[in-house]
Amino acid sequence: MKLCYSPLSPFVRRVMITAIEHNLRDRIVLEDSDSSNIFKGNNPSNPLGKVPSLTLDSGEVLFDSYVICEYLDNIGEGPSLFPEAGPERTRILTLYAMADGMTDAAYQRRMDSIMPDGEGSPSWNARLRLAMETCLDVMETQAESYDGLLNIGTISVASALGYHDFRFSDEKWRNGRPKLTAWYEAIATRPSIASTSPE
Ligand SMILES: N[C@@H](CCC(=O)N[C@@H](CS)C(=O)NCC(=O)O)C(=O)O
Repeated sequence: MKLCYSPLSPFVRRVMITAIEHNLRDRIVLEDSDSSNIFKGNNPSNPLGKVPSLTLDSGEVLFDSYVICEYLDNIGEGPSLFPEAGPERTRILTLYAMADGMTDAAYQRRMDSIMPDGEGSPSWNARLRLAMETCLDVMETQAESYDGLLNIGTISVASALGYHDFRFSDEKWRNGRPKLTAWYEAIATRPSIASTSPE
C-alpha cells in the first residue's frame, strides 16, 4: 500500500495513528506529496488534489482520511477504532465530525494566511476562528468522557489539538480549558500519538 502524505498534515496524522495502532505501519510505503504549487493541489492521485490518499496493491485509490482509517481498521490487528452501528457509534462519529471540522477550519485559516497579499479574508478568518474556539469549548465540557477511550473521534481530537499547537500556538487553546488540557497531555504520551506529532 502506498500512502501519499505530508508529515505536517493533521489529516494524514489520523491515518498514521490508525496504522500504528493496528500494527500496519510496516505495510505502508510513504510517498511524498508535491507542494511546489499551492494552486494545483499536492496529490495528483486524488481528484481533489489533497493528501492523504492510499493506493492499494490492486491500484485502487482510497481517499479521504476517514475512508482510509476505516479501511485500515478493517484489515488491521487489535481493537477497532470504529464502534458497531448504534448510539455509541453515532456519538463517536459526531465527535469525529467536530474534530474534523475544527481541523479543516484551522487548515483553511493557515492557507488563507499564506495567500498572496490582499487575497486573504479577515472576516472569513474570524468566522473560522470562532468555530475553532466554539469546538474547543464543547470539547472542554466533554473531555472527562474521553478518558481512556481510543477511537476515531478521540484520535481526531488529539490530531486537531496537535495541529492547533503547531500552527496557532499564540492562540493558547489551553487557557480556561483544564480538562481538555489534562486529557490531551495524557493521550499525547501514547506512542502512536507521540511519534506522529507535527514537528
Ligand atoms: N477531508 C480531507 C482533507 C484533506 C486535506 O485538506 N489535506 C490538505 C493537507 S492538510 C491538503 O492536501 N491540501 C492541499 C490542497 O488543498 O491543495 C481528509 O480528511 O483527508
